[in-house]
Amino acid sequence: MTLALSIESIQKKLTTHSFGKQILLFDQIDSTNNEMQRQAQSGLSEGGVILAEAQSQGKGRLGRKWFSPPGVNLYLSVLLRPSGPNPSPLLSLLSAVAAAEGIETTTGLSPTLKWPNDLLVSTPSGERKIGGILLEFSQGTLPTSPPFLTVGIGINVNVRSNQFPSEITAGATSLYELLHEEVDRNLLAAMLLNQCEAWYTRFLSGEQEVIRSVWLQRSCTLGKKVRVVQRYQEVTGVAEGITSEGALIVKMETGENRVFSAADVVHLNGLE
Ligand code: BT5
Repeated sequence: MTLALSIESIQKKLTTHSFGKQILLFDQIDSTNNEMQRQAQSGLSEGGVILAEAQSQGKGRLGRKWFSPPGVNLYLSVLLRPSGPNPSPLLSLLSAVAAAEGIETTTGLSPTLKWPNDLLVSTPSGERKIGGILLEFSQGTLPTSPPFLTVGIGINVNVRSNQFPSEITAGATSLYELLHEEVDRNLLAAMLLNQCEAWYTRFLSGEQEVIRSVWLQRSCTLGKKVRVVQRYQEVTGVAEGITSEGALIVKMETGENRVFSAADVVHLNGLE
């Protein structure tokens, strides 16, 4: 039986100054990111967190759906208020690193990172997705509500693989399926927030290069043959690196390097 999420249990394990000091917990919400958009406008402070036991409209990038069954996983959004009009794409990589480290500290499992923001684990049947990150930048609508960034993190914790809808069964897994035991979601949420604040503080003090290199150490995209899919084009090449801003550098068959700041990536694993 999975323990319920509890603000008190999470906060007991926090070592942060601001992250997680304000947590709003819902039994069910449309999307923790949507709720953050509402709460941020009405004054939630940086590091504020929205958590839910279930999401009725959990979302991925580009309008995709995030499967969000009740009572078993983590659906969490953190509020950032970075300065300047355009938040750095490195914040997305930073969040993925923090989520992976949170999982590692809690369970000993080491997820790898697929550009731009998937958390994967390797299984005997190949790479499986265990979590994803969705960053959304919003311009405040009132003079009193400045722009803000919502960092949405979804992790498959105790969901059983036979609960997955058919369209994601082949590509997804959960911590429970890997460990064969239930994971304490409150501990995981706290560890993740601890890492998130630690890296965000380093980001603000100018340690972009460290964040880039920690992401690279966990990357399972670099060196792979990849298909890069954008709305109006698809190209194939080898993932060579990421820029200082976090964009993906791909070497084409022609030898030319191309840089992608937003796209979907398929790992081809030498199959094509
Ligand atoms: C993501 O999008 O991976 C970002 C997911 C972010 C979810 C969190 S939960 C808290 C916060 N509130 C929200 O409403 N969202 C955030 P993307 O890279 O577009 O991947 C979406 C694709 O992953 C889907 O099209 C499916 O193929 C697959 N997918 C959906 N649900 C999944 C799940 N639970 N586990 C693994 N894969 C899933």
